[in-house]
Amino acid sequence: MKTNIEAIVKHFNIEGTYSEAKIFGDGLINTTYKVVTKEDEAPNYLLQIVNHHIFKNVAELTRNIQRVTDHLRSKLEKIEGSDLKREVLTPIDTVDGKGYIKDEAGNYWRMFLFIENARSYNQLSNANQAYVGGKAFGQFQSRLSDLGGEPLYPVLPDFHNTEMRILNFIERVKQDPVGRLKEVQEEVDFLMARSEEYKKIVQMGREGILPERIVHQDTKFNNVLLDENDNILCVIDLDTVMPGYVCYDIGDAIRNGANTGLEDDRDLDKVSMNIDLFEGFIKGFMEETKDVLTPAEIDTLAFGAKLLTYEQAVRFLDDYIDGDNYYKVNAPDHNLVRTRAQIKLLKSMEEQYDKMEAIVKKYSA
Ligand code: ADP
Ligand code: GN1
Ligand code: MG
Repeated sequence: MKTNIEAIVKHFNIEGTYSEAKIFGDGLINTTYKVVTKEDEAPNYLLQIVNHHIFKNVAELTRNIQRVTDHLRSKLEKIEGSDLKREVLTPIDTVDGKGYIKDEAGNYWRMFLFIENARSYNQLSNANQAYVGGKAFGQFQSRLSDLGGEPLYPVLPDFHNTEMRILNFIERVKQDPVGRLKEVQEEVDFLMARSEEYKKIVQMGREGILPERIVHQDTKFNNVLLDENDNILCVIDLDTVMPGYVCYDIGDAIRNGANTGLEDDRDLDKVSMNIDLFEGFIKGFMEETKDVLTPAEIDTLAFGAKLLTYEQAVRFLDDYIDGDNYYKVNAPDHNLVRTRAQIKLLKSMEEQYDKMEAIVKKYSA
């Protein structure tokens, strides 16, 4: 059945008249369209189907995003020269005052103002971009550190709870639901050999050594929009913003951004961690967060890069063994290719770990 996008858009309070919608971006979770309006003076919009198989409580998710964007906007209002339409996401209400609609097929749709002349990159080309990425996520976190009221709703409970991820993974391996285990025993053994080490952060949280903060939790570099000169415009993709530990954000940013290859590179020779990009991320992130973080948190930043890479390998392999139910895939072995690339990246981080820790020390001094 072909969706009538124009009819969907009619439910939202947009300026101008619908002209066309084009599929947009390359996220792995939601489906995104750019909606173009006819009038030159009317803005364009971003329309998304929220993946409700993953995000089960769309109402609470929407409320989180509303609270977060309102708070960020109030911070920007105090900064002279801020562009409120481009430096924070603007969610669009429906005509009956809600943040989303549910269509007859059960899909949840939402809209944001389209941020024009912005770019997002899947891969970095220099250490300045890493610095900007670190700064963007650091700024995001420090601006949200005084969000008042009740805690944000845990949209995906245990999202980065590595302990839980490992338990689920062990169960998946036991079940081997589609018979793929025999192809991946080597990868399973590699990951299981490290399982104790990577439970550390959750354990430190439980023991009260690490505080929970509002963190983004999906800090891929393509979730930062940059202007034409690579200056920070806006952190996007706010679905996973919820309480968590600070090393998740810088860790995932490095996992994704400091890779010399692609997240799904078939050529493992291309995959490694570039230490200069690592340094760029840490420098930018520390500049924005140094005054808010505790010494114990700072101690976890380099570990966070390994942790998030480990966890991502577990998640991709888990989905492969499960028969590809979670991530969008472009080939039957896509999740396995992704797993192998993450394992290669983790090995490269393990080799450079002393240097990584020294860099964190340098910027926290
Ligand atoms: P996903 O969860 O699937 O990754 P995102 O919210 O990250 O979805 O959106 C997908 C892509 O769409 C982003 O990588 C970015 O390039 C683009 N995008 C998202 N929001 C906007 C916006 N408000 N304005 C312009 N482009 C956007
Ligand atoms: C997903 O939505 P997207 O493509 O930015 C995933 C992240 C993974 C990432 C791997 C909600 O991010 O956790 O790290 O893919 N998001 C969710 O590319 O699971
Ligand atoms: Mg995204």
